[in-house]
Amino acid sequence: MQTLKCVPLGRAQLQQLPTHVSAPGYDIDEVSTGIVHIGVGGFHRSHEAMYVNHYMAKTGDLRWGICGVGLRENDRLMKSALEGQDYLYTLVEKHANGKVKANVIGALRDFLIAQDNPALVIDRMADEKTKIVSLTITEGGYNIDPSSGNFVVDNPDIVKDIARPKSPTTVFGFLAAALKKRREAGIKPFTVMSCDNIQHNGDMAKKMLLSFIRLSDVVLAEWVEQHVDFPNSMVDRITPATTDADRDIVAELGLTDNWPVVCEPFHQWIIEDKFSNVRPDWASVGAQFVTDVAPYEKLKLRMLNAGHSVLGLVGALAGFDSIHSAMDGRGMRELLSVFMTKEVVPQLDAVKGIDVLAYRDELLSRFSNPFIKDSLARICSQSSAKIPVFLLPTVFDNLNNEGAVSVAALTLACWCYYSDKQMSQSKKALQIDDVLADELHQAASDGAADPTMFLALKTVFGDLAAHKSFTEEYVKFTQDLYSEVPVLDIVERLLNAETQRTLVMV
Ligand code: CS2
Repeated sequence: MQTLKCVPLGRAQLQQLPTHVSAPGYDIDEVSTGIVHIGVGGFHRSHEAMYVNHYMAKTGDLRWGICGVGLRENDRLMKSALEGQDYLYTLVEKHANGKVKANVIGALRDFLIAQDNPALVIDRMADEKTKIVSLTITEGGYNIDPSSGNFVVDNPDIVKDIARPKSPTTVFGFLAAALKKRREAGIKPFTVMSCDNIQHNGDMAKKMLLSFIRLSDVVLAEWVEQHVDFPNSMVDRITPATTDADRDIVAELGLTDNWPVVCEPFHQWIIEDKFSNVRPDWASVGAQFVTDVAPYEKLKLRMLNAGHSVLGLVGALAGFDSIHSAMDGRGMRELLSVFMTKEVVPQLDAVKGIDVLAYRDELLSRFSNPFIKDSLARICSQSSAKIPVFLLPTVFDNLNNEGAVSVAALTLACWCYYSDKQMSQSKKALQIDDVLADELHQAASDGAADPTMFLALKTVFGDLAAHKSFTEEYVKFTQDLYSEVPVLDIVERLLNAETQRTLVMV
């Protein structure tokens, strides 16, 4: 639906943007690079880069431009879409009433593909002007062995990076090489700031990086341990994958943008105030600096992210495509509410200033925004890295405290069916987009005869299969699914049982 009046996004157009599109609010040519960011996807562009943009606009402190770094071959797509438009892009907030707010973000000032010139990436990170290296490398990017929680030393990419430290390929190789350069040149280290959805994301980044460096350089490891900070953080903003329909929304506003970002209006960033070098005062644009992020992280991962997985896996089997349509499914909103109220909330720690039930209700309404169109395919992708972080900690806490696990058991039963059949119950194809796709499929097919075989995948589920109070419910749900009882009927039964239980307790 491209209109004739469309102007192409780029620095030349910033003075004459269409009426409903806001400009960055500062001169992008005056910006210098203070942040190197690894993993420029939609989320980084809707979250950290937005905070950086608004901070520079508000304060005029222009030292915080971002140099994006792509480690994967796939990142070329983003680079080539953005380089012709001076790395500018449109951030489109979609409100629940159908209104959109569009803002051109100028924070991203460069984009390097690591494999084209690893030395340049190392130099950029080692440059004194770089104060922060931030990461969105996904839950699966930390190279953790889930059964031990330790760094996987025999990962072939890691072995390669240890052997060839000057031309690394992994995030750990690049961080180590750049920190080594800074140490040798007597330059203060940057802060390593993880923005991934992992509990204790900063501590995790630190533990993994130190394990990597210790394999070859104990002196550097000691220096990093003493001088580099890795703040923990809770990051939040629902950012679906950009579609052509989103490009059309921007075109209707009068702008041609190769790769805009769409997101919900809500955003939250809670950061542990522990930086080894100077940092922007993001509090001036809505972020919160605190001394302990753990309760906020736990709240968000277990309520929002696990809530997404429940909707994603149960909803996919019921044939829904998106989060908001899954929310509208028979009993689904109640299912999610029961999950949060009965399974998650009892295991949370008190969070200062947050009413968890109000937080739950806000999530229910964020998930219901029909304009976000967040696909269940995105939510279900890489579940093998997400479920152990988002859902299983709640399950194990409940198993230790005789808490409820029914919704979690149904979710994992749905995941087993999904991984085995790769179809919804109405025979709509479902793809397993996961690094463990083959293992999941194999374990789940074995599960057709014995559903606990799926849970025996220890790298994902740990010793969950040994917990009878979990497997009993899980096996029952799985058998119902394999007998083709419609999943929404199973949901209804679960909710009825839940109502009975509540009545008995009253
Ligand atoms: C989602 C997250 O990946 C997922 O499964 O739950 O991407 C979620 O949308 C963000 O963490 C929201 O902040």
